[in-house]
Amino acid sequence: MRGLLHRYADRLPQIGADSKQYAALSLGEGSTPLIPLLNLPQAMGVANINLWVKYEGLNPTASFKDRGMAIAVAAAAADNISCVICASTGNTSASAAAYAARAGMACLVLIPQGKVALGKIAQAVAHNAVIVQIDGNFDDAMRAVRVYSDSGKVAVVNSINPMRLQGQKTAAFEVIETLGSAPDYHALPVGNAGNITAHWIGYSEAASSGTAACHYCQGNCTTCQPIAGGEKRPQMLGYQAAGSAPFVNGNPVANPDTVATAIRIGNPQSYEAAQVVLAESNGWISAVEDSDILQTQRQLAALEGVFCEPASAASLAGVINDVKSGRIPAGARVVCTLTGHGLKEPDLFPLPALASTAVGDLAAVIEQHLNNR
Ligand code: AN7
Repeated sequence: MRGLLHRYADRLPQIGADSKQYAALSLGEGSTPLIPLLNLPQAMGVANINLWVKYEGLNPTASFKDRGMAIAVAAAAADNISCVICASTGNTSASAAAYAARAGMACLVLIPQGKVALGKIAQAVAHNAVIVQIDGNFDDAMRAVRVYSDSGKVAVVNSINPMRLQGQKTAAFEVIETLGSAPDYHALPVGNAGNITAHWIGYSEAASSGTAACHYCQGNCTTCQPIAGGEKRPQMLGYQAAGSAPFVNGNPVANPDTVATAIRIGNPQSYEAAQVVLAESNGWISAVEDSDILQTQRQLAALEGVFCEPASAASLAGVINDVKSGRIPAGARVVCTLTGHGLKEPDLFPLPALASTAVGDLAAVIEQHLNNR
């Protein structure tokens, strides 16, 4: 198994005296597929661009958070810290709980009451986290947790911890490795804006080093040659849910509301950093309606076999809007990050009413289906 500290030791901060020692805490994060879309672009009216999805739902705890958590928890272990804490809309808590369990640490998570997807809570419970449900939203929880960021006793593993962004920047390395160069646009859902910032760090490092050598092989395998990287960096695009869009409003949102609970965040922790990303990359952040988010999630699952959670679909939904409006030009190469897995929230896909069929009638059902196609 090769996690991020194995593959990218030379491009990540050194952890303790010997990063390799802490690489053992990996759960195999990263190396997620970059899937070219085959059917959805035509069906949703954007066949004039080249579209890939980076399926971060295939990380160990089924979200991109694992990239950052692997490094943040390893760094905490090297500092002899025995407890990690975080505020979370769900995925951070699931990831922190898993990596803390692996490292033999305690994990304390603060979650907003009633607004976290069931699967994410199940993960925190399974990994034995101490769960504190607060009568407030993510921003309230974050304010409470921030107090401990310099305590030295516990490690705050939200994305205000710089190790988180260091781990998450590796997704940009992988995109370059797979495509052979940076795409024209890279789109992500935005909550705290940690991930869009991390990707920009990754693309920028790859560009300034002039290469993005293949680190699956440490540069010495026979099938995988180092590839020329990026003089080029992508334009970074962020998408927020319309009811939770502080970047679009230009102000914090006091009561953020969206079906995409993962990005129900009104006071982004990386607000200033993201402004720099937008300015340097000539990018933008726009809003998408909940109805577009849900429709895109369903279409992606039904037409491509790729199941992501609602927040993740915001990147693709936003890109579709911007291609249709002409803001993203025809012929563009666009990567959308799908940040988390659809199985986190199975209640969005309840079993429809089914008529029971006698086993003997199966042939008739198949026949009818084939006729209907
Ligand atoms: C699926 O778990 O903030 O813009 O506490 O779970 O880096 O915040 C989750 C964020 C996008 C937004 N998609 O990323 C948390 C949390 C999914 C997410 C985001 C989150 P950032």
